[in-house]
Amino acid sequence: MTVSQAERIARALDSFRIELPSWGFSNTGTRFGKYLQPAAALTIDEKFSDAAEVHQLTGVCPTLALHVLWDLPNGAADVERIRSLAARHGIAPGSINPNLFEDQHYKFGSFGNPDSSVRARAVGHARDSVAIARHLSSRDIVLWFADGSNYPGTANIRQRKRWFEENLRTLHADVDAHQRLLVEYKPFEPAFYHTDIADWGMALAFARAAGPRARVLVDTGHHYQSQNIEQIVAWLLAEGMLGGFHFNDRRYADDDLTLGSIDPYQVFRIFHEILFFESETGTRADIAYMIDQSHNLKGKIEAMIQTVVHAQELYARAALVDHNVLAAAQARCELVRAESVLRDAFSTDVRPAIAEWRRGRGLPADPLEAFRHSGYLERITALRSGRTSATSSYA
Ligand code: LRH
Ligand code: MN
Repeated sequence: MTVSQAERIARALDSFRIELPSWGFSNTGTRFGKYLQPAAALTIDEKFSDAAEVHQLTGVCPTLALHVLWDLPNGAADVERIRSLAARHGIAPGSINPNLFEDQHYKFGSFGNPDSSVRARAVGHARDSVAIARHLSSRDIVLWFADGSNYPGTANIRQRKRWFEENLRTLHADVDAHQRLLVEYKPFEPAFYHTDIADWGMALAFARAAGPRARVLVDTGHHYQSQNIEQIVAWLLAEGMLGGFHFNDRRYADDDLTLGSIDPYQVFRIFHEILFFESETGTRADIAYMIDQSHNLKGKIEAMIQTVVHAQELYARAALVDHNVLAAAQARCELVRAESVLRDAFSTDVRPAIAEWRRGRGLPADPLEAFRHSGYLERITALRSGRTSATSSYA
């Protein structure tokens, strides 16, 4: 590892921040059930506490994504409580996620529901979420819609598209100059015939239709098997419409497994496209890096620390790509040289340099080991055991 490589890694890590999902600390499962963990967070206080533990050990997770129904069940009335928890735990409220899928009214959709009173209800909840974000000084409102249909002929796809554009424009009118709407796409689940925002192109069209404060959010688990995700990222960067990521990994569908656990080279290629764009344009891409995972079997805090550490490693490796050498090889169609520039960076063991970077900032060289010796898990297990956890809702 040359000095300049260590410096490049340090510079990259100094600016890399990743947001934790509150729901990653609570009991989650699949349609086949939930395996409850005694130390799982049930209350928003516990979710902030666990996030603070991860931030204290890694130094790079200063914000917590909140899901409105799960974390602010009383809506705006919970804002003061969240603010005091954020102050107490030293973790700022992050992106705000309206919930437009659990309420029984949304059986046939929310923004795309044929029933105008249900559409109004959905827009109302989304507008409340924008207001909550303002009160919490949160910048991003993440819009994921479960809307779609299960059988051919049962939905007017073009009519629903018009309702979405109308409602997104209405919502965008509430968004102030400091806020953004991040439109998240997903090809299927829970709808299994059509999904109203099924891919990046539809999300891009809707973000543009909504207004200038809207961008596209890429959830890495929301792609068909053979889709080239980093090409989508490159396109959205070139269009100036990439707002953020929900990182996780998958073997089959939206498995929400831990980042890089199945295909670390995929995450590296995504980070590479971003850093290549930034060095080429001399600009910093305005991207919210966030985690969206459900830790159904792994210890939740351990899995979260593992995810952050792995994200740092893959980001640091991508920072080792020499863009000038790469650009020259690309221009001369020197395929093997160009590919090797990426492979060499990906194959570099950056862990000693990252451990050094952590030591230099008073952080434990190995956050996972530090967590295992911190006694935090034992403390919360003793505190939280013996409680019954709701097995109904997702998180
Ligand atoms: C949908 C999704 C969305 C969240 C939910 C927890 O699959 O990715 O981002 O609201 O997971
Ligand atoms: Mn997501």
